[in-house]
Amino acid sequence: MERELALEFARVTEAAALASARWMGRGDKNAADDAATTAMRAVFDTIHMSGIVVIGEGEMDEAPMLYIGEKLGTGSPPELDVAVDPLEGTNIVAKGLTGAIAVVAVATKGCLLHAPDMYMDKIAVGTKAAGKIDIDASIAENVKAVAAANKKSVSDLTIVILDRPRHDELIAECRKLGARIKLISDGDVSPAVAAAIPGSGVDMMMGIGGAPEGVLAAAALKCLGGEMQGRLMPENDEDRARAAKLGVVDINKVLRMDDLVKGEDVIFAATGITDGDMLKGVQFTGKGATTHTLVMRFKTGTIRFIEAIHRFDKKPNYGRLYVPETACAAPDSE
Ligand code: VTB
Repeated sequence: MERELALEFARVTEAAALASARWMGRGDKNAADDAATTAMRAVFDTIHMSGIVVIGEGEMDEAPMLYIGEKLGTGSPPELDVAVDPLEGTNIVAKGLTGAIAVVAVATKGCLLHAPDMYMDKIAVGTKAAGKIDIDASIAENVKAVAAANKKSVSDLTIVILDRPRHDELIAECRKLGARIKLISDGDVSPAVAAAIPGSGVDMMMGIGGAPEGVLAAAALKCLGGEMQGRLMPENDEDRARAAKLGVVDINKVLRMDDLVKGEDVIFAATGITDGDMLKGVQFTGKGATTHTLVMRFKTGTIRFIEAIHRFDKKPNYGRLYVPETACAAPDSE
């Protein structure tokens, strides 16, 4: 992939974030998701590439856009696998909480795991603890290994866990060990990536969340030199059939970095929608908006945080197209 594509993918997540941020706190998660998806889809088609959605908004018959198998881009080379989550954290935006992002991961064709839409057990850590975790080991062993690698005591650690009854035991065990815990209502991609961002305050993300989200986070962790391990958690025969259809042979297999994201050519981009551990959310300034985006390429290891100022007088689509009807009259001066 040409390096210029990194900026193109940043534009894709910026557009999705700008669109869905209009829906913050409006209690309508589907509208927020539609806005993000529509905006993201529109920008993808301006990019010179031949992409195929491997992780998207659903199967072809359940999603009008960015469905699995959909072609993206102008159709010229390179041929790429595309994983998208135009709005990671629909409930977060609907309620105006923290940590929603718009996110994409792109790799050479055949390099991203075609993760079925089901649960995945995950552990994500940063660079120092990469190589030191083992999803088959006990919670205590993993927590202690991460503390040792990060040269901290367990009581200094911050572990992010989705606040769900299925994690009661995990939470109790981490508390018993003395670790600090940050329970989140939704959105486990952002804290998984944050574990590998110095200064984010996150040491580790653990627990069961979405498998597609696991692949997105793994792409970021690959660029950052962190690590994720996962295991699919089918709940019923339907899940098992869905996995088999996508070519998953051994559903119990531990998924390591090379299973989740292969190859040397990987680009990850995410833009904050609401404020989070690593990215600021969209702020509307009256005449435009500001966005905060993380964009990275594995090949060069460059990590860029891009603060962008968008002028709606020059880019009217960003300002108006995705605005909820009752949201805002245009400022007088426009
Ligand atoms: C998970 C998590 C996501 O939704 O998919 C979660 O990975 C759904 O879990 O980040 P529940 O079924 O327990 O609600 C997110 O939190 C947001 O899409």
